[in-house]
Amino acid sequence: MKITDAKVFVTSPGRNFVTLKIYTEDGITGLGDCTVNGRELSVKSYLEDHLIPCLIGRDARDIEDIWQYCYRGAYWRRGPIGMAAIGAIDVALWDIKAKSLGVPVYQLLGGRSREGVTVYGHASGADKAEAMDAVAQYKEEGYRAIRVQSGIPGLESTYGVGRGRWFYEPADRTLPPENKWSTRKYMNYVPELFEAAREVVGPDIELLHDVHHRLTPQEAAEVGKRLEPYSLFWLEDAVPAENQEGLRMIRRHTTTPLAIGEVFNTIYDCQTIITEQLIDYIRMTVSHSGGLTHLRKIAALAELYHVRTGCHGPTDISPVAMSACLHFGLWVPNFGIQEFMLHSEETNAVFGWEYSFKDGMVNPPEKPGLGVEYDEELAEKYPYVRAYLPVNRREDGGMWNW
Ligand code: EZ4
Ligand code: CO
Repeated sequence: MKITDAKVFVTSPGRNFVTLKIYTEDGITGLGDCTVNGRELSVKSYLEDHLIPCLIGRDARDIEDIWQYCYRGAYWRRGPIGMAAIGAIDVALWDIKAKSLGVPVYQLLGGRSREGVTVYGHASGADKAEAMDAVAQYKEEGYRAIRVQSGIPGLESTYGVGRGRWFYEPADRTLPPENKWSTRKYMNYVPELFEAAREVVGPDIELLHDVHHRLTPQEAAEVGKRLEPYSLFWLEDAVPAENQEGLRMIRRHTTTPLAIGEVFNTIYDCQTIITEQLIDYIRMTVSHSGGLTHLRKIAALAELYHVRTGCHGPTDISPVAMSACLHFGLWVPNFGIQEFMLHSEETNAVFGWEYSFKDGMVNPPEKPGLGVEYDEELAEKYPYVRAYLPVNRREDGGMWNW
């Protein structure tokens, strides 16, 4: 089953997406997502200028060999752009193989391990009252787990506060917007936010929170301790994790579960924090971590150390990668939870797919392959628009992590 062609599509139905389509000699095609929010065209170039010429003529069934060729065969390897490109190729090949065998992708991974993929929704608000309204609404929708983010008193803007109730996308079609950050104001506020949230949801619904890389290990240890009474499912990205050893300090001081890894792209980025049991959930996702072939190795390593999966799943994960995450989540033995955000109507029209939502669980389309169709004609109506994620400064103007 020779690969005859591969095309990269960039479209912006509400937000930008980069999609790879691989064509084979017998007419079966496969899709992969390689959207890197704010850096879309770099992935397109990496694929078109460097990887696609090496794919033509190869047997699409040789998924592992093609993965190794792209990864090991590159002298300059790892990094978010290259690994997203490899991930898209890999997922498209799993899609092709599953379609050729007439089964959904999860059947190739090892079959179903659970009834559905438990997801968490995103409740946010400009202030505590608004955030609590959103929490109540997610509870009513049947979500079993809810992430809570809120504006911080005294700060004009912060990470994670959506424009509408169901939709959050931080990239902006201008030059990078600037946010302001105060660790003091954040730390004064976050315990009362979760005291309120726990009251709204009661004891059985899981609560999650994303610090979005803004604390030092010492500060994160203090926040983790102060949140212990509200029994979070996880505290996410408490520190930037270029320094994996930094997690040791947090771990020594708090039992609040820790999740990290949405910006990681290879198994080496999480090796120390997994093998030293410094985290509870690994956030790496299919499209940013070398596809299903690499992510299942990461999950297998994590399983040895009591670490469970918690794949990143914001709107920058297109329905192609979200579907891949759902197939993965249906199978993976050490599943933890799946992040889930609703895409806009325009996005869902371009990426035709039908997933089901019931009792806080999502199931992928029960069709051969990933079960997603890309409407090329419709996509052309939404041309790419340059967009940037925000940057972040401390109150004195010094640059900080966004
Ligand atoms: O900021 O995907 O947990 N989710 C997140 C996301 C990220 C965006 C960046 O493109 O942290 O909202
Ligand atoms: Co996050």
